[in-house]
Amino acid sequence: MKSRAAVAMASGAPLEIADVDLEGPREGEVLVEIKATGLCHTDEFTRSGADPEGIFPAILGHEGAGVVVEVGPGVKSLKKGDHVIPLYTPECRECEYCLNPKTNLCQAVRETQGKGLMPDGSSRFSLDGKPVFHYMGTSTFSNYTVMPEIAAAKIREDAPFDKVCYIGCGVTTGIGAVINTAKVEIGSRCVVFGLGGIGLNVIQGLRLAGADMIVGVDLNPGREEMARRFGMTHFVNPTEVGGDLVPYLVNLTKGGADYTFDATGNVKVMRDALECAHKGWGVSVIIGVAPAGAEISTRPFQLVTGRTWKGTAFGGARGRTDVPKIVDWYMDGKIEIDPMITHTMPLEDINKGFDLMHKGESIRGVVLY
Ligand code: NAD
Ligand code: AHE
Ligand code: ZN
Repeated sequence: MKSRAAVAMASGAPLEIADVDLEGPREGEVLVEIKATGLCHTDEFTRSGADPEGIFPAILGHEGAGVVVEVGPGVKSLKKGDHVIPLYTPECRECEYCLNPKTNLCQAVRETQGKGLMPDGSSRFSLDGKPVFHYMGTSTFSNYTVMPEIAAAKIREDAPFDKVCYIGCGVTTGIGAVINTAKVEIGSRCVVFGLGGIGLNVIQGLRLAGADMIVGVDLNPGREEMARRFGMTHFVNPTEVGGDLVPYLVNLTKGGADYTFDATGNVKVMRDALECAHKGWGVSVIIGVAPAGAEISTRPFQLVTGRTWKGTAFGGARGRTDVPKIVDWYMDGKIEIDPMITHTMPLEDINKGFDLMHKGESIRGVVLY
């Protein structure tokens, strides 16, 4: 079949709209009609050429929601008509990782997924007879896409696609970083670096967890209003701090934060996030994805004196189990999504969506098919 898609033809190039060829689902796979997809900074990271795993031509996109239109042989847990959210972190419930409660990093299809291929080692997409790579096993910048059955979370049918697509990455990553990875306790003092599509969800996760102090740090003053709306108690613009940021934040949090989060992808910020965590017990969680070649550093003394450096992928969530619950939280009004979706657009305008991200004007842009 043909599918309208935005194709990343080469590293750094704008996405090109094309009618690609898509083969039907093979053993253990499902064909999904994507109804909406968010634009996450990670898509831009890969498009730009900063991703060491980036391969081209590829169909990016990993924050979608849609409907199963066909299932391949052997598929048991999904059927035609099911509403789903694609999962870049699948959940096979059988691998060594799925069986270990300490991680959500199912490895069942990770090797082929990282090579832009389906688990049998081939791509379902092509253009002018040449293969086009999948991305993160999801490729939601195509109106129709194929993914492994274990990489689709079945969700309730009354959930609006144009909002819950964001649960496919940003919402789950931010809230999950607080609840699953940091396990923040009531009364905690916390600092969140980067108040974009992920950081704002960390903020709402901290409010849910009952944090007392929620400090937001961003270079963009335009982020303050939205972050306060989601629970931020103090805003810090590093350009307005006269002097070093770390001692300023340590002082503000009365000795250091119990939990800090990086949602910028900047390794200098990651260091600041670690170093403003409280001596003896502070935990700093890296969410941001850093460019190829970037490395983190700090004095080992920072860890010797009791700080912990952690990281999180997809907020530590087990997608097929946790994503339907997060959809329920949204439908029950426990979490908010709508105000963070600041822009919607047709697929044809997807590059404008990334321009808005670069200019700091959008929180989440969502493509509606
Ligand atoms: P975004 O562009 O919406 O937000 C980034 C925010 O960081 C912006 O508000 C920007 O002004 C701010 N910022 C940039 N540099 C800063 C600095 N030096 N100091 C303070 N603030 C700064 O991006 P996003 O979609 O929220 O993604 C954030 C990061 O999280 C990206 O690196 C993305 O790739 C990563 N990410 C990781 C996961 C995961 O599972 N670990 C999931 C989703 C996104
Ligand atoms: N390919 C990159 C790393 C990209 C990365 O860290 N991806 C996150 C999800 S970001 C979603 O917006 C992730 O889940 N990582 C775990 C994994 O197995 O990919 C690189 O640096 O090589
Ligand atoms: Zn993402």
